[in-house]
Amino acid sequence: MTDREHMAAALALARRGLGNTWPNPSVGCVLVREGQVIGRGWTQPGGRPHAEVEALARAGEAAHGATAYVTLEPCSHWGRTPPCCDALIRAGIARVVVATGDPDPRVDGRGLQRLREAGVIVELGLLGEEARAQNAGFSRRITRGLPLVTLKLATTLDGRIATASGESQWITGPEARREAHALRARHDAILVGSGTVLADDPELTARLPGTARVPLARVVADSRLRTPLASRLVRTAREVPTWIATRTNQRPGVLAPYQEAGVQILPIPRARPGLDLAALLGALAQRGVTRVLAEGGAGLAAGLLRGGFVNRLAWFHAPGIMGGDGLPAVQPLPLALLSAMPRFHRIASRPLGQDWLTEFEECGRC
Ligand code: AOF
Ligand code: ZN
Repeated sequence: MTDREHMAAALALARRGLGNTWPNPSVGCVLVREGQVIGRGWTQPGGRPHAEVEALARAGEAAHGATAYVTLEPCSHWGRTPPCCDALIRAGIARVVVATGDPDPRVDGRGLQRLREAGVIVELGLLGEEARAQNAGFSRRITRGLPLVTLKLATTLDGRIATASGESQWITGPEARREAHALRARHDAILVGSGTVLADDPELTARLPGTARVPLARVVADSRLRTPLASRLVRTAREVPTWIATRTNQRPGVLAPYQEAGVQILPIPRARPGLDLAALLGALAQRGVTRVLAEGGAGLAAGLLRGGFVNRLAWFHAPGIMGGDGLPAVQPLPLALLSAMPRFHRIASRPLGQDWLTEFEECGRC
């Protein structure tokens, strides 16, 4: 197998941890000696132990003289655990192939430097673009204090999310809905507007059978505190982290019943309409969130697009047409000129039963 194939395997390992390691990145590590894979590891739930330590533990003595393929620069700082660099050096790793650097100011090149100083051969950049896309949430949080935002919508072909009477369950079929749960599981937090809570009383969990996961934080943007105390979200706030972002200077008496139910309140300055979304996203990043899945409704979608906060789109299309009286997925932006339209480029597209999921990324240069 080639270096590239081993790094691709490390990226696949890291992908397993997406949504499960925040505030840390999800990293993958493959150890290879004389063509044999002798250890594999990925960042564990909650962000520790790190990937390299996991892989080294599996390889044991065999790590001596091996090559390590790591999706992110091995750390050089003393956190709650010793630096991965030191662990690699101590295990006698001869060569470290790294996909991309770690922007964390505690590391930021020092990991590579330390390995080189110890006589380890270090190569940087293999599948770097793929690794940067995978770590985009972590990097944005570190460098800009904002999480990566993916806007997920499920619409008819003509972009509608409900009939005029408000019927919306279900527009997409079971395969698409299952995928929507898998998508949630790869995120740290889900964000919805209070209108969605009022209309659907959603649970907003990732209902997937499987292994232990770090719970997904559920966030409601609710400037006027309309979320009912009897909603599923509030009633399950003790089991799943539930955060309500509401305007600052709410009367404390209004907040108390939510807090008593286990809801955490995020006070955010008002904007018209709604809340200051930059401040809201900043507050999420401050709490460690690196990847947010925004699921609507139409007001929140418009606000996020208007502010230029949408980094990725996950758009489920169902092969139905509702017509112009159906509720649109996105409220007026409004647009004066076509040139001001938020544009994206397609990165993946696949059928799910009768539906279709298309993933887009913001246009950096287009
Ligand atoms: C690695 N391998 O698997 C991960 C790394 O709080 P700590 O001590 O766990 O350190 C967190 C930082 O470590 C995080 O900000 C990032 O720089 C790095 N994450 N590094 O070598 C890993 N998850
Ligand atoms: Zn580390």
